[in-house]
Amino acid sequence: RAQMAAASSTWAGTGLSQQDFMQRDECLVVDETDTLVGTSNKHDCHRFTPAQPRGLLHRAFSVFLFSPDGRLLLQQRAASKVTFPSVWTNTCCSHPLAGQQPDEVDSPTQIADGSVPGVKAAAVRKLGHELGIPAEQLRAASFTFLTRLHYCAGDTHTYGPDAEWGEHEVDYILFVRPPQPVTLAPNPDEVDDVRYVDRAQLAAMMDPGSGLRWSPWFRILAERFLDAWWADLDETLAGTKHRDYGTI
Ligand code: DMA
Ligand code: MN
Repeated sequence: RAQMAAASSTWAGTGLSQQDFMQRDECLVVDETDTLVGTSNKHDCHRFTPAQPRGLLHRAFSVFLFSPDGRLLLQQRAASKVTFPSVWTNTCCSHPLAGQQPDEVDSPTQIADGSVPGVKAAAVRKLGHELGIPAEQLRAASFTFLTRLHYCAGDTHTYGPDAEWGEHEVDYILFVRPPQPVTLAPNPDEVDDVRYVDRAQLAAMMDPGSGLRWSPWFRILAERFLDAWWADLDETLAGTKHRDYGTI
């Protein structure tokens, strides 16, 4: 374990631990209409305390990356993640941050027209950091922004009924299907496992009998929306179906 941590401490050239990211990542704090009201570090945003029992509502994204033949790439989060360790989930999740180059803060106009270049730039950054996918294989413009989900979930499985960590987010859903299979080099500080699945394989994995655990946001998306989005994958990616920038 110690050896692995040492070996991975410079992974992707960052040399940063989960604790470092908690302090350094400056998340975008928003209100229920997804209007930017300030910034706060990742630690404070995800801390559930009596004074802020639902943390701080902030902007996030969830990438669903598909293979050329339409299978979805899943990841199992690393056991060392502070929030929701070891659960299975969609390809990659994180937050657009303040102070990044290129800029990850989208304007109200860029949200209203659905272009969201800031969220897409953040997605390219984290697909590199978590999964080792080279940026050259991911054109930011090829991501399709579908809609936003507002949810809140304490990590009660890891931390008990009064969990001191959790998520409270406006989550931007991004779909992408790169034309060629992507190169994967998962970062062990972030990811324990990866797997491409078709719809039947995902259904089998999500069956309670599988014994696998899932992130709360992926559960919501899989139970309410994913089937329709995936069934119409060509149109979903083309933006001719299931796009809704107005509703959160
Ligand atoms: C946060 O994901 C975003 C969502 C949608 C849960 P994360 O905990 O994987 O973020 P990070 O990789 O930045 O720790
Ligand atoms: Mn978050």
